[in-house]
Amino acid sequence: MRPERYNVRESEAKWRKAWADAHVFETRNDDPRAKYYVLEMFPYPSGRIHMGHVRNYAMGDVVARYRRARGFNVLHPMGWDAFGIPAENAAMQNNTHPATWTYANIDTMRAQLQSMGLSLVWSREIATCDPSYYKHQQKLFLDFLAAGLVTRKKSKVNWDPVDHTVLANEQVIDGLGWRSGAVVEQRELTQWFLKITDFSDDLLASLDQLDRWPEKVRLMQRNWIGRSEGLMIRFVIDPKSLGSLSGEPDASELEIYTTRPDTLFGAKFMAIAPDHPLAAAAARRNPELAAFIDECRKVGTSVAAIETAEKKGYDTGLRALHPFDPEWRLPVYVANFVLMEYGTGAIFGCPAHDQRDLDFVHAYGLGVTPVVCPPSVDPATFTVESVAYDGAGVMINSRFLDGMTIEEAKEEVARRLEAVSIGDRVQARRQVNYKLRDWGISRQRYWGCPIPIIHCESCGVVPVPAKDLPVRLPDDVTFDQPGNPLDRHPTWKHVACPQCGGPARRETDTMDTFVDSSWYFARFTDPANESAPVDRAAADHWLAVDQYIGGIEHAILHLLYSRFFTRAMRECGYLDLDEPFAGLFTQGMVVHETYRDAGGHWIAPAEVRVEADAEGRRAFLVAGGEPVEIGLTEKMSKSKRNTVDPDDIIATYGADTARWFMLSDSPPERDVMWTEAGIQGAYKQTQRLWRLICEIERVVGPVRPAMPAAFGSEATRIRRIAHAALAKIEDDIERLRFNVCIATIYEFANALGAEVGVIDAVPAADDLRYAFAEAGDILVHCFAPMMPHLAEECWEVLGHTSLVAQSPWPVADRSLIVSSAVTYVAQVNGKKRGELTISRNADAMEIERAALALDGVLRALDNRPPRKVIIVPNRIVNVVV
Ligand code: ANZ
Ligand code: ZN
Repeated sequence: MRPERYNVRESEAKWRKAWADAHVFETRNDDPRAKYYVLEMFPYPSGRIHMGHVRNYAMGDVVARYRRARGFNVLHPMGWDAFGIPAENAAMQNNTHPATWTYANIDTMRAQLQSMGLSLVWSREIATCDPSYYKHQQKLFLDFLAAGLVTRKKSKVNWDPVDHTVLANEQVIDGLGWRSGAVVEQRELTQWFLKITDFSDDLLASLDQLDRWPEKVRLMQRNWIGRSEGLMIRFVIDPKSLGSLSGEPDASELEIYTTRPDTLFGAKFMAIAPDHPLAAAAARRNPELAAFIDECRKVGTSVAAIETAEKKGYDTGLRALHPFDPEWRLPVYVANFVLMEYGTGAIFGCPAHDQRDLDFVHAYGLGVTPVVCPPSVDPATFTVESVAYDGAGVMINSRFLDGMTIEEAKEEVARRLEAVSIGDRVQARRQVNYKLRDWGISRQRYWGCPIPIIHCESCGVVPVPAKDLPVRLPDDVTFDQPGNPLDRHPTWKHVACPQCGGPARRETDTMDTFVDSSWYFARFTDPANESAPVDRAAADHWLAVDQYIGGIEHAILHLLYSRFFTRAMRECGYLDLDEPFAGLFTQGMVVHETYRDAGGHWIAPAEVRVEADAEGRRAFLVAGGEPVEIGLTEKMSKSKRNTVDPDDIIATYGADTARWFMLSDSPPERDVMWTEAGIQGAYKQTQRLWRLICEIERVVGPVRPAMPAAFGSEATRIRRIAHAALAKIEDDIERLRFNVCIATIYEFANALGAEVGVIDAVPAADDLRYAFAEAGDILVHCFAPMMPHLAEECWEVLGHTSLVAQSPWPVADRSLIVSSAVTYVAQVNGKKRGELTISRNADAMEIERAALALDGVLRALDNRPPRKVIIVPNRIVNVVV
C-alpha cells in the first residue's frame, strides 16, 4: 500500500540529493546537442530570498527543465550581483566588513535557492565581488579604453557635504541628502564615462529585431535613447535689451533646439536652463536671479524631479528677435524645466502645442496663439485652454505657412532659415538629437570594482598593466567616517607609476555596479576562465541568451547597458553578437494585503488572522485578538511588513507547492496576489495529483503491458485526452503561459481521475492498462517542470527506475488529436463581428445559417438583408450588405 499522503519534507530532500548525485544539471560546453541558454536576472545578496525571487526563478526553472526534457543542452546558471551600497551600510551599522556580510548572505541565499529544487548548474556560480570576476571586468575596462570607448570628463554630481559622498538622483529628496539630511550641492567632478552614445543609432535600430521582447520594454528603450530630428536655430538678442551685458561675448545670440520649427509663429517666450552660460552671465549682475537659479538647483537634476516640479521662470530682461520678424520681441526667461544637458539648453516656447510651455504661460500671463488647427475644426473658433494640442493639422496664424501640413511647414522653415546667415554662420541647421547620455561609471565607494587606472604627475592617466590585474580592494578598511575608505586608506592608493616608476596615485573611484551586471551572462559561458573575461568559442556557442527573465524595473538601464557591453565586447573581439538576449520576459510582482493596528503600525501577515463572513473580511491580531485594519494590496516589502518568508512556506508546504502557486494564479506578466487560501489550494492539488498517480498505478498493475495492436473506444478516449493535453501544455510552456498550462494540467488530471474512477475490475484489459500507464507518464512529465520533486516520486510509483529529470519529453501523437471543430471569424462588410465554432464537416449552408444567427452579426446587420455571404474555408465568413 502507498501512503495516503505524499510526504513533502522527506521526498523533496531525497530527490534533490538524487539529482545532485547524478549530476543531472551539469552543463558541458562540448555537449553536441543543440544549446538552450535560460537565465533569470541574478539576485543582489541582500540577506534572504523573497517571494519575488521564488516567482522569477520558478519561471526560469520551468523553461530550463522543459528544454532539457526536449533534448537541449541547457545552460541555467546562477550568480550574485554582489557589489553595492547596502553592504557598506551594513558594515557601518554592524561593524563588519562588507565582504563578510556579503558572503554570509550568499551562503544563506544559496541554501534557500537550493531548497527550491531549481535545476541550476551550481558549478558555474559567480559572485561579482570576487576578484576572479572583477579582474576580468578591469581587463574589459582597459580594452574599452584602448578602443576609444571610455572617456574622462567633468560632470555634475549631487554632493552630500556631510557624508562627503556623491549621491544618485534618487538619493536626493527635496534637495536634501537621504541619509544626512544636508542640503545637497552640485559639484563638478572628473569622472569616467563609457561611451554608450557611440552606439545610439545601433541600439535604437536593433530593437526592431528583438521580436521576442515585450513591446513595452522596446518602447521604454526607444524613449530612453530618445532620438529626435529637429532644427538648431540661432536667435539674435535685441542689443537694446542687453544693458550691462552688452560687453559679454556670448550674450548677443541664443541658439535653441526644436523639433517643432513649424510652430515658430506661435512662440511666446524663450527659456534657458538655470545652468546656461547666459543665465550665469545675467545672474552675475542680478542677485535676485542668482537666488532663483540656486532655488532651481535644489529640486535635483533628475528628469523626473524636473518634470514633476511646478513650472517656474525668471524674466532676464533680455529680448530675442523672431527669426521671421525683427519687430517681434520674445522675452527670455530662465526656467526650471529646461535642462542644460539636452539640445542647447535653450528653447523657444509655444504654449498652444506644448504642455510644459502652456503651464508656463498660464503662470506668467504670456498668451496663447494656436498655429496648428486639428482636422475638421473651424480655425476661427479653435482655441487652446488648459490642454496643449500636439496632434496633426493645418497651419494657421502663421503667415506664409498657413494652409500647410506640419511636415510641410517644418520643411519650409528649415529651408528658409538655412539660407539666412548671421555673421559667418547660417541661422539654422538640421540636427538629430538623442536623450541618451554617456554612462558615468565613477562611484566614490569602497564596495565596487576598482577602476584600474593610475594617476601620475608626469605621465598623466596611466592604465594598470594587464599583468598587474586584478587591482584588489584592500581588506583593512574602516567605515567609521563618511567618505570613501579607499581615499583615506594609508597605503593602498600610493603606487609607483607603471610608465616612469615615479610616485603615483591609484584611482580611488570604483565602478557603478551596473557594470558588473552588464556582462555576467557572457561570463557564465566559461566562468572559470582565468586568462580572459570570456572564451570566444564558448561565447559563440552559448550566446545569445535564449530566454531571459526578470523584473520590469530593469527594462531600461540594465538591459541597455548589457546591450552596450555586447557591442563594446564585439569591438574588442570577445564576442560576435548583435544582441545579448534573444528572448526577454518581464514577470509581474508578488503582492499582498497590508495590515495596520490601531496605532497605525504595520503588522505582518503571520501575526494576523483574517475572518470572512457575509459582512466581508475582518482581521485580528493572532496574539490578543485586537482588530486590525486591512489596507491596500501592495508589492511585498519589508517597510510595509506585508512579506511572506519563502523559508516558512517551503517548510510548511514544500517547494513544489510554493512554485506551483506562484505560477498558477495569474498570467506571469501580471502581479500575483499571495493568499493563504491560494497556497493551501496548491497544496491540496499536489496531494490530489499524488493520489491520482497511485490510482493509476493500481489499475495498471506492477507489470506494464506492451503496446497492443488495437485500442478499444475507452482506451482511445483516454489516449486522446492525454495527447491533446500534452500538445497544449507544450504550446503553453513555449509561450510562457504558465498559468494556462497549470489550468490545462488541472483539466487533464480531472479527466483522468474521472476515467480511472469508473474502473473497478483490476487488472483491467491490456489496452486500458496501456492507455492509463501512458497517460500517467504524460501527466507526470507535464507537471515535472513546475513540481519536480513530486514528479520524481510519482515517476517512481509508475514503475520507472530512471529520473524524470533525465527522461525525454513524450511525443504527442498528433493523429489522436485532430480537432473536429473549426473556428471562423464572422465579419460584416469585412469587419469582425464575432467568432463561430462549428464542426469541421459543416457544409456552406450550415456555416452561413450559424453566422447569421450570431449576436454581433445581427446587430451589425440591423435588420438589413444580407446581399451575399462569402466563406473562406476554415477561416472567415464575411456577410456583405
Ligand atoms: C518648440 C516647440 C513647440 C517644441 C512645440 C515642442 C512643441 P524631444 O522631442 O523630446 O526631443 N526642448 C529642447 N531642448 C530642451 C531642453 N534642454 N530642456 C527642455 N526642453 C527642451 O523634445 C524636443 C522639444 O523639447 C523641443 O521642441 C523643445 O521644445 C524642447 F509646440 O521647441 B520644442
Ligand atoms: Zn609616470
